[in-house]
Amino acid sequence: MSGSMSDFRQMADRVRNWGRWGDEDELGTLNLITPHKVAEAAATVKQGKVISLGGDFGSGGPQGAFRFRQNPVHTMTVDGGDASTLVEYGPQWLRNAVAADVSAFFADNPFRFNDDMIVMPLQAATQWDALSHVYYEDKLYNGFPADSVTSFGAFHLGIEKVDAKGITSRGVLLDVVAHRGSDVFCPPGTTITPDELDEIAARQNVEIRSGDVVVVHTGWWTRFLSTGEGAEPGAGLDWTCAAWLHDREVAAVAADNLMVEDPDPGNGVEGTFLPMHMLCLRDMGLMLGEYWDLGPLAADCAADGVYEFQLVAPPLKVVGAVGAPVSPIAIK
Ligand code: UVW
Repeated sequence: MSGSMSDFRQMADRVRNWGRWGDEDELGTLNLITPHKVAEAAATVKQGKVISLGGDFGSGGPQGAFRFRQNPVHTMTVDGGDASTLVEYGPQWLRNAVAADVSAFFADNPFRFNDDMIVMPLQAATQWDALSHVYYEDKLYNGFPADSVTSFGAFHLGIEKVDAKGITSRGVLLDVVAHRGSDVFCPPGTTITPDELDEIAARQNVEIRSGDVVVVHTGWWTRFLSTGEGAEPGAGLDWTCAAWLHDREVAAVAADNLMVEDPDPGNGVEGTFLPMHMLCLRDMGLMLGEYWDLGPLAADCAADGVYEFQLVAPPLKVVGAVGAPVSPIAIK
């Protein structure tokens, strides 16, 4: 739904949670995940099924179209080749060097190991946006100054701050693909409205409750797996869904697409980009999960008719980071 800056400001005033959990709060809507909520989430586990919602982190990931985000570069630092080639067949000086570098144990006893490292943007694949990821008018969530994110990292609202909450809660899948009867993919320009979210919940006979994490299946990741087109736009939530999430006291929202929200400027707010990011992260304090692999979960929910589950999705605790990889799981 297209809107003006004045519509946006009215919405921001309506959904802003600053001060709601205290002036020093850095958790935002994760505060809605109470101990009672964690127990409610655990009680949804009935069948002992575990479904992965995480995509692969590798050179074949969805990045590359934007030069500020690359796919992960994974490299081995110690491997079996070192052990057999260098240690067993190499010249004595090299065997000594490897033994000295890697471990004194390496040359003259059976113990061996492999090590590796990865260089990647923290937003490369399945991830959480921290509350410090997006801001406007020099303020982050809860009024923290934008310049508290420095080249040393985020002094406020870094991803490690969410450690206190896990993140685990009741997850609810809203399957837009099934609702629209599409094949696997909801194309760009077909924005997902608040009314459509209500229709989907009603069709699936599932209720959205305070503290839930809502997980939206648009089919983007499944399509990416078959085409390899990481920059292809797809449908996302209309920016007015921020009010829908606020009114239902949703703790966080995740989707299988690039940005959760609809990136089409024709459906956004005139004069800005990604208004839902601005409302959710900066005004509401509500984290966004992107690039989640929801195909297997959607298939499972369609098969058993159960759209609620225990979601376990703690981000990697990278100190001062504005986002982090996650390998979420749904347990039913
Ligand atoms: C930006 O908002 C810039 O990125 P993302 O969609 O990864 O959150």
